[in-house]
Amino acid sequence: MIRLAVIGAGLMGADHARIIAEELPGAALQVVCDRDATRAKAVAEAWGTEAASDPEAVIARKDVDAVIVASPDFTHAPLSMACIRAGKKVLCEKPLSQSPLECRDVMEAEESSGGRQVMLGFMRRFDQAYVEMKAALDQGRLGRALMMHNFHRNVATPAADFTGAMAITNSAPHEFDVVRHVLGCEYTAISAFQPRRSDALVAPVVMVLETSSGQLVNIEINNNAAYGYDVRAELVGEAGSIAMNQLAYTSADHAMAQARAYEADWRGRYAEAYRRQNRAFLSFVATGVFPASGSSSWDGYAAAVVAEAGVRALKTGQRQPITMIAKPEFYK
Ligand code: ISE
Repeated sequence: MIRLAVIGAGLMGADHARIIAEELPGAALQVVCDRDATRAKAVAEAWGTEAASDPEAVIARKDVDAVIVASPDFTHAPLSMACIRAGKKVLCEKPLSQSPLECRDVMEAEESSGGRQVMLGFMRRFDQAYVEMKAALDQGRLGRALMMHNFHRNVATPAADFTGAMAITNSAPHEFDVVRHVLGCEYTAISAFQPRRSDALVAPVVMVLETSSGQLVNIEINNNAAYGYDVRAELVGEAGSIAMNQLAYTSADHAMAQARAYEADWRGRYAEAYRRQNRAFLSFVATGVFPASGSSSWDGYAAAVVAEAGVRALKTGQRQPITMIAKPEFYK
């Protein structure tokens, strides 16, 4: 039995705790930790386990084999470093850090530890729609890739002070990561635009990215879409195209209309992807072999570099080049 600690008892920490307790054979939810002891207790009690409030102490515990970090974004890199120091594998929620430099610190610490320790929670890589898109491209069924269109819509922002820059640093990294995973390329430039809303809410951000193989990728992030959680994607190749279907188990017929329900957020839409991702993490812990579709610290670095350039593009209204360090041997 692999004993897991969940750090962070917010929306995602609670969901990871539930996945471990209900859907992860071979894993035990050893402890739930949150700086807010009441929150930790509520989630721990729901699954009959222990609560704690000091993350560093939890990471150091002898009865904790591996860690899932789902605390606020700014704690991701420091807590991943603490896991590396303790020699414990960590599944860290995205983003690894908003700072490419801090991502490089994690990469360096990981490399000097002598083996892979960090897997990132870019769960979309495990979603069947993206898996099929990647397979269609890799098997040559689409010909050469030309473009990938992406929509990412949330019902509402998590906080009233959410900004366009945060759409790029908090929401868009999912697309930054999964598109470069599907296309197997890196980005070379990014442009960002925003239409004007009639109210004070944050308007959508529309980005156009260019890749090292001359493809174009467009991404709409709309954090105030109002009607539901809606993610769409279409990969267009020279010989064909492949699009994600809208997922819904039922459609209701009523009053001369047909309707399908949307999920309220990502936890429902990506339930299966989270399950697969967490199972892949468990096998990483058990075998030491990094999962083929897993997202690494290097991928976290790549997402941070793109997001940083994206924020600059939005602020300046100018297309920004994207420059990354050479990929270290360790991550190849
Ligand atoms: C959130 O942090 C996520 O990761 C969700 O998948 C995304 O849809 C949302 O916009 C983010 O704020």
